[in-house]
Amino acid sequence: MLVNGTWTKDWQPVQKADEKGRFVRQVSSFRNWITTDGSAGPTGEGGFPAEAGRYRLYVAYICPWASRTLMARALKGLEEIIPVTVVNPTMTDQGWRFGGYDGSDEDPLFGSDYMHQLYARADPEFTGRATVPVLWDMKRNVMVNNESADIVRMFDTAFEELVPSDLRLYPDDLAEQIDALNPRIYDLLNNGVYKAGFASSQAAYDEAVEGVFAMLDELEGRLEGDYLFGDRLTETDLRTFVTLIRFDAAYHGLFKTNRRQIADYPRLSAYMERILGLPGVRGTVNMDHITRGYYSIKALNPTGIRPVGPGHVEALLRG
Ligand SMILES: N[C@@H](CCC(=O)N[C@@H](CS)C(=O)NCC(=O)O)C(=O)O
Repeated sequence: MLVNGTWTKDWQPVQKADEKGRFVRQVSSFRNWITTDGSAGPTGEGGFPAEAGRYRLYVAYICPWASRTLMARALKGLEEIIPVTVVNPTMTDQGWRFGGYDGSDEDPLFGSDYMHQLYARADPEFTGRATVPVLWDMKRNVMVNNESADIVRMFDTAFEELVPSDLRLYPDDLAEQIDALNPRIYDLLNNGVYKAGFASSQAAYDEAVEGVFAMLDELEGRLEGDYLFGDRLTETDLRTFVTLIRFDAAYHGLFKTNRRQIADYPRLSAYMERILGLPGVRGTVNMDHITRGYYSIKALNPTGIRPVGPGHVEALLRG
């Protein structure tokens, strides 16, 4: 991680653990918002008006949080006006690295070797982990935001005048319900699989796995329409999809969330396939990066050997 803008010691997957060995994820620290007119958003400072070609999104295809911003960008038709840079899927001793792998990019702005250099540029005193996604303002050369939940919401509304869209991922009339369901899905499922994978005690693992499957069972029971809130796709579906699509190929084996696979849940499987079929979504799922990336986490898989399958996921992605 970075300490006062300087990289300190080799990258470790466990960010922080509590006294019971539970994995704790770092809180994001750049929280400005792009808005239609540049006024300040719910957090941070103003001065980031929506403009075509001004902002760049840095992502890793392996990362579910980065992937939800990629999905929002695709579904809202923002691909032409918000360029993307993809890091190398293999985690290094200095965290995310640029280039050197099929489908990953060099840093086109500063030629950085590692993501942490971008953070040090944004804040020479930055202390913390250099995470993706990052939304960068190429005009002012500052980091706008590194919290995917915020980025998805600004993509939903800020560019409305430049690229009108009928899709609303966070509609006013569902806001309350979305805000109630999101944190539960985050805690038990999105971050729950990581809590299982990076648990440092049996009790922490057991607790996390219970949560993962309780949430999958709940979602399977809840899915009567096409999406979690009936016939309208919302940001909650994006948050759910990114975990489901990684589940059988990565979490089930590497993170030991192996009581069942998504393939064992008929409704969740159909739901995942339905979302995968939406315009632009398939292009946000790079299974080669996903499996390469997860199975390169040395603390969990010292040999770096990547398993072959699973066949049903490969078949699904072939379409
Ligand atoms: N709160 C962040 C979390 C992002 C996050 O944890 N990203 C992980 C990859 S999935 C990361 O970049 N980790 C790098 C590290 O831990 O050094 C968000 O939702 O945007």
